[in-house]
Amino acid sequence: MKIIYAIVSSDDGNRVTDVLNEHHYGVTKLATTGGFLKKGNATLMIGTDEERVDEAITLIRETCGKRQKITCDIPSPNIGSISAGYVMMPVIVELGGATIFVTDVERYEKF
Ligand code: 2BA
Repeated sequence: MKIIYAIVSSDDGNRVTDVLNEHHYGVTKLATTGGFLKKGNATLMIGTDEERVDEAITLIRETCGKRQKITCDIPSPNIGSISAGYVMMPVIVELGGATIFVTDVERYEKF
């Protein structure tokens, strides 16, 4: 048996948990914080048979893989004393991604 630890963005945590549950994986979702950015993220603990590890990682990649989104909410700067107002400028931001560790489970019991 293996344990997969998958650290994903908080936004992706619920969606990927649902997808994994639909494929009959047991998942525990922990609310965690990245040590560098000190921002909330989600860590999924997934215990599964070795043969199912690759499928789980594929599902996580399909649901949480890095993707780009165009957003339009950066205001333009002031020009001299005249405010240029808020001009919607499209900006591409990167979302998602996952950091995954797979470890052996020495002993597994369920009561
Ligand atoms: P990622 O490398 O994609 O890491 C995303 C989150 O995954 C991390 O959040 C952390 O919670 C977890 N993580 C990544 N590698 C890990 C590991 N080896 N062991 C345990 N947990 C791990 P943050 O720590 O807040 O980092 C957010 C992003 O900041 C990272 O994205 C990376 O792009 C950057 N980063 C992290 N540490 C850095 C450093 N020392 N110098 C420069 N950039 C760093």
